[in-house]
Amino acid sequence: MTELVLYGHPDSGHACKVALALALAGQPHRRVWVDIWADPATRPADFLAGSPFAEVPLLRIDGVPLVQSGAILLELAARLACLGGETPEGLRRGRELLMWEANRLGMCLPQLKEARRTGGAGFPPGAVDWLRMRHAADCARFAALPGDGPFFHGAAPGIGDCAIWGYAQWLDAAGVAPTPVMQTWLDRMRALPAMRPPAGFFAPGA
Ligand SMILES: N[C@@H](CCC(=O)N[C@@H](CS)C(=O)NCC(=O)O)C(=O)O
Repeated sequence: MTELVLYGHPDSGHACKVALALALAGQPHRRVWVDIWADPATRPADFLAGSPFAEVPLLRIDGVPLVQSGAILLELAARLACLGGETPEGLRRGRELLMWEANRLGMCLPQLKEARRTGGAGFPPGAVDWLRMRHAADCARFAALPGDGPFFHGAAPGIGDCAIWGYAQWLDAAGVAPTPVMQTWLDRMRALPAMRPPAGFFAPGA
């Protein structure tokens, strides 16, 4: 029996991507809350031993540590033959979506969210405008991404949907508005029975 332990925090869209994937796959696992706002040195020793940058998400599969949310999603899809990993085409689609997300949405939205949280502190002049400009280009591209199905992977959500959900769930917090295409997809994602708010995935004390 494979033992899965996911370390994360509700403020981490990267951790939410993996938590959502495990929930959608119906894969039994344990979740451990790690305080990402605390001094990294104070985080649990077993977490630090597996996460070289002291970052969440960390997934341990039978004790073996896996880091980087996109790499974890690909590993889950391939190993469990789920969420696109059932076919070579689904896996290819997942890889393409993950690369796009990491380079585009996942580069801008976490920073825009952080800029809102800090009131712009720590961001050089012009940085937020530049991020917003990049995000506007991403919104246009987002409309070209869906295929024929209601999800990026077709009839059912896959790892690409999980990756894009990670930070697209927080457009408000990032100070940007959803396009109509985004809103339709976000509504579908929110309606999934496995979906949880971030604090539903990671609660202190877990
Ligand atoms: N590229 C990584 C990013 C992970 C990351 O940035 N994690 C943040 C939370 S979203 C973190 O753990 N920050 C705590 C810290 O750096 O001390 C991934 O995709 O997993």
